[in-house]
Amino acid sequence: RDKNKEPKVLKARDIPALAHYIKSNECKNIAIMLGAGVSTAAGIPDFRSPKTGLYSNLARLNLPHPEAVFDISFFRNNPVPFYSLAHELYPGKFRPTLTHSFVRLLSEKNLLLKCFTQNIDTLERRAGVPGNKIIEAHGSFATQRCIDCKSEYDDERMKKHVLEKKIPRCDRCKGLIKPDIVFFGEALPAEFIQSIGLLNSADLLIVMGTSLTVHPFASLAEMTPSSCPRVLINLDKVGDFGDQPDDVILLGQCDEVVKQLCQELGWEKELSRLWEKT
Ligand code: CNA
Repeated sequence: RDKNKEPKVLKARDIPALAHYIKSNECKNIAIMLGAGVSTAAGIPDFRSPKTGLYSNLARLNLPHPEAVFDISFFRNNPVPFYSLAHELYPGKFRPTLTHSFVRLLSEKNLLLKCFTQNIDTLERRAGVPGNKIIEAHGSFATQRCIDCKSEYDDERMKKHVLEKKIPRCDRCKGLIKPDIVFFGEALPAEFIQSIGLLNSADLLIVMGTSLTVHPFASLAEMTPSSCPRVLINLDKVGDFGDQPDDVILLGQCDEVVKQLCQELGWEKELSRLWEKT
């Protein structure tokens, strides 16, 4: 066995050792990274899962390539594919998952440092994770503005347009309205950049439901101190997980793995109570 792979901080690289660490005094600040895989159980398809992912289902939208749906110059010429997708994904139709409630539970236990999410579905907020603990790295459907003059556009009118499959335009300049989600080629929100440094003070990083392929978000997973154990909860192994001595890889459905972890922590009832309330 490779000696470098012997855990240094954890007793072992498994759920009981992880639960033991979370309950210890050494673990006060838990950073979370989320991707589309935490919302698939809510009924929202992810991008890359074979067969069920959005990319494999976008053919009917007549796109030159799947990523074009989130490409700002493509959108300017043809906003229809994006708005058909928005119609399917629009917040309000979906309920948070057990995994979202787990993030809230960590916050209620004063253990949540920050929740960095790539998701645009706002299910973290819906689950009751406090707004100041969430970094929506790729923006969200919560607000929207004109892509030309940047004027904000009313939430209720936006909702009506999306649900009726109409494309909203700016009252001032007739420019296209786009939700404040980050398209390819657009900068990430300032608060994302400003919060990266927080990872220096993380005692634990938990990464859930992401392929870790979209940068710069994915590189956050490599920014924690070497003394910080990292946990991957995902259907498949991604990124450089496994390379560090305190990496714990828990393959499976997030909700299932989270449930097992909470059982081990003795938090199972609190978790299901929180989830039932959302
Ligand atoms: P992705 O590239 O589609 O990867 C999803 C990952 O989650 C894959 O590794 C899957 O194996 C894994 N996965 C899927 N379901 C589960 C599950 N139930 N339990 C555990 N693991 C699972 O998605 P990423 O988030 O990594 O990609 C980044 C994109 C996706 C961001 O820009 C998002 O904005 C975008 N996106 C967001 C949503 C949403 O808001 N819910 C939906 C689809 C895409």
